[in-house]
Amino acid sequence: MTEKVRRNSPRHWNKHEISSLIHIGASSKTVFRTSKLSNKANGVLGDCMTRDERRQMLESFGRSPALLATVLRQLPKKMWLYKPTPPRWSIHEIILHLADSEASSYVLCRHLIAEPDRAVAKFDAARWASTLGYFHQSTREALEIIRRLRRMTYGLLVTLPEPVWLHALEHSTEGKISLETWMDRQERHIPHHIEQMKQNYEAWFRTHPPRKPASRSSRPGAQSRVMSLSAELC
Ligand code: NI
Repeated sequence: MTEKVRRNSPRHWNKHEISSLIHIGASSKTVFRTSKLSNKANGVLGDCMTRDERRQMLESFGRSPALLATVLRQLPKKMWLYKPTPPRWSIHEIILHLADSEASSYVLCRHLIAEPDRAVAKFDAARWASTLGYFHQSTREALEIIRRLRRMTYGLLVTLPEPVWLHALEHSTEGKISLETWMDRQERHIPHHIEQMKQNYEAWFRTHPPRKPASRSSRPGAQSRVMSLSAELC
């Protein structure tokens, strides 16, 4: 989601739900999944998923950083700062956003478990992105934050007793959010931004087609060497 769109959107997560719905039926079942909770009129729930459904969602939640790493290995680093249009985030900015979101989410999850009776503040993704100097921050460190915090949260969630999944708290912009609702949204967050990264790559590739070789070579191995160099750039 672009900064411009985010500024016009008072409900960041709901925009993600909309985006997720737009992409139903695309190629990746893992990346494009509708919310099991999206048919609910309000966000206060906790008994909508079966234990199996919740377990599957939790496993997918835990796998997302590995999925992100796999995709990033296929996207050349030289285009990570590329923006298809000025308001849209680059891959570099998306990674920093994911780290900030993960840190915010890490705290929110713990609030839901330990202090569900206490209101929590809004995480304004657009304002964080525009004021925290993402350009100067390390994507390597950000990816490590995402990986470690997600693993910690996953480890916490798999041990939760059943009644805790009914916890809900008051969010400053979302209203009441249950732990189950929170996980449903978080599970789709990284896949949503992976799709955004792929779109950036496709736009970059259209405007930066690979250079044609000076002459055709019939030497054996020439093609595979090009492939190898391409892989090194990823
Ligand atoms: Ni986001």
